[in-house]
Amino acid sequence: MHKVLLSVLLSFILLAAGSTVAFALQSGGYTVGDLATGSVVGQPFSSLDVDLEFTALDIGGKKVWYPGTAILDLRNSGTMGRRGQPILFKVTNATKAEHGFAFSADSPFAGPTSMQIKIKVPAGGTKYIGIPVSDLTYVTAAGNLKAKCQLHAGHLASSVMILK
Ligand SMILES: [Cu+2]
Repeated sequence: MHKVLLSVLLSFILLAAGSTVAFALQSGGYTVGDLATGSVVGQPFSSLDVDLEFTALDIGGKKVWYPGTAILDLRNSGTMGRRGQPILFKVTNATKAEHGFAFSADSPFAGPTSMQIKIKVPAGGTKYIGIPVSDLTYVTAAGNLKAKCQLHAGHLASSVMILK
């Protein structure tokens, strides 16, 4: 068992050492923009489907990222499947104050280029976030990430379960 783990680990190290600069730059990258002008890895946001939608709400005086749980299904399904199509998030702030949207694949075991998304969304504003699919499939963290607000400690987070 340990030998298998070791060889997997070694092949990852070899892969990392042999990879090009372009690969390193691509990993951990994301883009933020609006639907009309934004793009990620050369694909316009307007040509992609929105995978997940998050909305900042005030519910009973509590700040929340809605929904509280979201599922991002990256399993190949149907003919041709997803084929590496980038992921698109739509993030809307339906409150009267600015909120943050932080979504990270960071963990004690993650590489230095692991995905680290941190943006601010103005009151009433909407932003689109494009994420290369490799950033979510190569992460070493568990498939359960949190979408948080980095501006307010009491702002309830959304749990994002990634099926891959
Ligand atoms: Cu907030």
